[in-house]
Amino acid sequence: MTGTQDRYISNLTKDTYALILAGGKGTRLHELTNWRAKPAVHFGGKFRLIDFPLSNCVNSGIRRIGIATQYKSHSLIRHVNRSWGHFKKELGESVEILPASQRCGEEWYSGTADAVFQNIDIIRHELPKFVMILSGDHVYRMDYGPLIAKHVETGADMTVCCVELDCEEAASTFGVMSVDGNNRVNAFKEKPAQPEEIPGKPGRCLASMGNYIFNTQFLFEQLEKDAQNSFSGRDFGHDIIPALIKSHKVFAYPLQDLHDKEEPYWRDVGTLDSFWEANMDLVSPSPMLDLYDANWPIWTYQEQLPPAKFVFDDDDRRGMAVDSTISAGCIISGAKIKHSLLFSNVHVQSYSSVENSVVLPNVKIGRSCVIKGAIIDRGCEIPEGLSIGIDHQVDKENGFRISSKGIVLVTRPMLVKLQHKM
Ligand code: ADQ
Ligand code: ADP
Repeated sequence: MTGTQDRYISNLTKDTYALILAGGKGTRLHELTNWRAKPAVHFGGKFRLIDFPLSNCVNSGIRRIGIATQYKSHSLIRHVNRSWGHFKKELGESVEILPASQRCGEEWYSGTADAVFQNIDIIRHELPKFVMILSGDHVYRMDYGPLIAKHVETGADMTVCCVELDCEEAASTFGVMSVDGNNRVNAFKEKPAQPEEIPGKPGRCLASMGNYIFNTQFLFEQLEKDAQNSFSGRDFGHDIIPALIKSHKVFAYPLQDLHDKEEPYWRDVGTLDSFWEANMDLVSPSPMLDLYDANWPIWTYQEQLPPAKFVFDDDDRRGMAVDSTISAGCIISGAKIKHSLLFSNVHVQSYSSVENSVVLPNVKIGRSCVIKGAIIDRGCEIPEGLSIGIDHQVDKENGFRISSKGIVLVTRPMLVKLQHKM
């Protein structure tokens, strides 16, 4: 890219305000989102999902960011304040939390479009040329600069980011669009049971990533119009986009890999199985998602922790991990960890083994436990001798959740209940 192009794009990103939608429920993650919003769900050893859109903004040069929160927002707000609170208003940077607070009438945010509508005055105050609406709960790396440049170049009123998926994966889950030869959207259906295939690519469709860019004034006009419509569900996917494609220029922008790999990485870790799979992918020798790329760092709150430690126990049993990712603050004492991802501060005691599992921060695994194919939620204390993921009938009796692909989810309240039964 030339210096002039660079400057052109950096002027566009400077003129953009990003609003990250982080208020949704994430019901398909079951107990993992009982007490935290989906964007606050832990990911990849030390991150939370919201770190991905936030890092993409910062790495792309977008430094004015709002985060609309609603559902179970305590740990999300705590995390954002700790990790992103250093932005300096004097330098034109800000990361601001915008909780649902009945600013326009008596309703909480009733849908994604309403979450933006209720913050129009805050965005207006920033005087951006463009507003970027981002989903707060997807894992991907994306340079938003070329997207905004394309939005300007095509003269679009709105641009929707999209990704190519298998129809089966997208069915009833994502918004699906079809486009003409110039990527102008000519049809859009929110979560269709039978997605429209891409011509010439059987079984594949163009799914919306839930990320949109608008010219500011145009966005405000559309939201104000939508707010007058008592039949609207106040949602971008259901209401705004299908109405706009008929009368305005809506373009699709396909996600591109930062290093021009053929298939860009994008995951909606919306189910326990996809959450487990995306985390486990990071353990593989060459993960599809490169978290080690210093040119596109994923920023997060860095707790001050000592390094991970592997020790012989009193009986001279070796504490070891193979084919695994182990985060700071972990202590593996006389236990075996195989093909697993351990977040920060996980302690595993003698005679225990952990295999094919994702263990969230601050978990203590007592002596002689056997854990296989599991997700262990933050702060769990697994009592001595407990087996998880060995016999699903026993797991069910113990009150654990089994996913459709057989991954066992264990949370603190489940363990408290189990202890009362014992
Ligand atoms: P969904 O993911 O089903 O579909 P939704 O549940 O509305 O859409 O969530 C989108 C984002 O908005 C999430 O980050 C969520 O946390 C947030 N959100 C939801 N309700 C909110 C509210 N009331 N207040 C604040 N934030 C809220 C959307 C699109 C599809 C697209 C998928 C991609 O509608 O077309 O394919 O995203 O995942
Ligand atoms: P995270 O792992 O996202 O940091 P926390 O463990 O801090 O999540 O929980 C998020 C919020 O939910 C906190 O306000 C916490 O006090 C509350 N919380 C978590 N588990 C329970 C529970 N079982 N009962 C009541 N409140 C809970």
